[in-house]
Amino acid sequence: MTRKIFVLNGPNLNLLGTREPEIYGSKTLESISSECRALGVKKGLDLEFRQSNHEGDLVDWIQEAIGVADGIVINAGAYTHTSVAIHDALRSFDGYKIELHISNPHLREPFRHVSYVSSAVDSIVAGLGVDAYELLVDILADALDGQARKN
Ligand code: CA2
Repeated sequence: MTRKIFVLNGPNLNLLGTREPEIYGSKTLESISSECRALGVKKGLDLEFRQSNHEGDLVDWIQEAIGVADGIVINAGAYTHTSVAIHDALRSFDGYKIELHISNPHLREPFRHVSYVSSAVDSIVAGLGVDAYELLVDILADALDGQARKN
């Protein structure tokens, strides 16, 4: 059985690999997506990567995931620290949810220390760099297997 996972990326993450490599690494979102999708195939996961600079798109995609996807990985970018709308949408999605950050926001400016996403997800990953996207493929596959065994 193949499981569907939405990997949702918020504002400015389309710039990955082009600027601020000391914080965000040198891989593009496109290359991260290709590598993760290939890994996912081996693990029975169908990963769908999306990116938008618009809050409403992220809300729409979370709603679209309801009844369609088994899990969501979300790097909401700066909306992490501001968006009640994304928080509310995530709470409506019953599948497995992971908040991902490339950097560790707690080591950065105080305005990044608050997350409206954290209290609406199952797990949080931060500060592991862009490799976190790939690491999560294995972790998600195991987490979803564990859920299936419980049900
Ligand atoms: O560490 C993360 O993944 C963040 O979600 C990234 C957001 C930031 O607002 C959060 O506090 C933490 C910013 C994404 C900006 O991405 C860029 C990538 C390359 C070059 C410039 C920006």
